[in-house]
Amino acid sequence: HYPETREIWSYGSGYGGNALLGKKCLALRIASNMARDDGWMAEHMLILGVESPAGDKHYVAAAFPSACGKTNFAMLVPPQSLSGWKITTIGDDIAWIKPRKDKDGVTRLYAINPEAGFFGVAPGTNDKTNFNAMASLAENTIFTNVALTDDGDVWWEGMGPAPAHAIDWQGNDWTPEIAKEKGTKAAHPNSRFTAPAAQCPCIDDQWQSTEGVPISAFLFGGRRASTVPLVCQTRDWEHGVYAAATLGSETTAAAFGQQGVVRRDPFAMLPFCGYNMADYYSHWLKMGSVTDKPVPIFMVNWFRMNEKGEFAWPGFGDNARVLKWIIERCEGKASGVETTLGWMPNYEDMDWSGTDFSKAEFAGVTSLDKQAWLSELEGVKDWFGKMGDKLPAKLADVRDKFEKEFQAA
Ligand code: TSX
Ligand code: MN
Repeated sequence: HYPETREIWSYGSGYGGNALLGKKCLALRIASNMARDDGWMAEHMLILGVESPAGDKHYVAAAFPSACGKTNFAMLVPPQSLSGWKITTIGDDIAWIKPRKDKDGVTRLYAINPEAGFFGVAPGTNDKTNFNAMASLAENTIFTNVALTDDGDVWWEGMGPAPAHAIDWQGNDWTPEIAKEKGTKAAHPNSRFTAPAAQCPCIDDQWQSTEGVPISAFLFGGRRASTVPLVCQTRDWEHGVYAAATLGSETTAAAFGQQGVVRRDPFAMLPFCGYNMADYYSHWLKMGSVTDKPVPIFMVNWFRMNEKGEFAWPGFGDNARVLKWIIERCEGKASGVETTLGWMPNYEDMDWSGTDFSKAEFAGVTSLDKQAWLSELEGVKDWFGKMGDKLPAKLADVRDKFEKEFQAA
């Protein structure tokens, strides 16, 4: 990448991110440079629409590191019991966000999806985890490194019942027996589908709008077995930027070495920011004041675990319950409880219709552990220490303030 001349050279890479140059290379690395120079934001974010039963529409932009189910979240199907709440998709990966003053004199952040389709991870995608993605890839789709079935169709782990025979992603014969014996996968764990967004059943009617859609809230989330609660509204823009700058996700795959270790991936942009990360934090801090009121920033975590090592939150469609609370917070309607971390819902503040998720289970996904947070803050100290002297002092101040408050709690 040559940010100064906005050039990209790519040679011989089979890795999607370095082969499809319009995606990470242009729309994130080069665009983030243009955005810094010209006062906008190029973000590794999905954009989704939430429509309430009253017909009020809000859009949220959300950043998650890899393996957190970003594409699934971008097109989630709310539970039937949340009657009247609809989710639509603007994009599942990249957002270009610009401030614009409306006719009413209010400056808002407007977002577009610069992409035409989805380049999604295939394994794990099925009608239950992502019905809308499965419908999107039913035709006019390019598959990369998935398995080929004997009837000329495709298959991957986690799609449904395994075929008796297939050609695996490397071109070898594959059967469930071979898989069991040798541990070979039919599809590469990072195999992809490339599908037109227009084929997504829940695509938003504004998805190709050049004006963009107004963003009501930013969400940041990672895969955390403990410590980080299901949802929390950060105290203010600076705290939100701090939360995003310290965003972390726990490793799952053996390929990434040790399991359950927090890897920091600030704003889910570590591999995609085209300039110094600490300068990027400063840019975000500045963007808080381009709107009259900063856009509220929320932290989320679908991956808390219980003592038995099971996922403590049902996730998937039930995440719409969290979205509902977030939207109602933005509208000033939902109450919550002010904690050291920010505003969190009480059990009563969320809609539990159609589920037996109990108050005790809710406590399990929202509890704040003082010792865990003090050790988290030690981890952040190390992380910030690596960023050098460009780290905005404001972010170090937020960290130090939290340490004092947790110590006093
Ligand atoms: O995408 C996921 N989301 C977001 C969905 C809108 N996944 C898959 C992550 C891998 C890419 C999730 N996995 C989510 C989630 O919210 N939550 C979990 C963890 C989980 C896994 C299985 C169950 C519950 C939670 N339950 C059963 O299997 C029955
Ligand atoms: Mn991505």
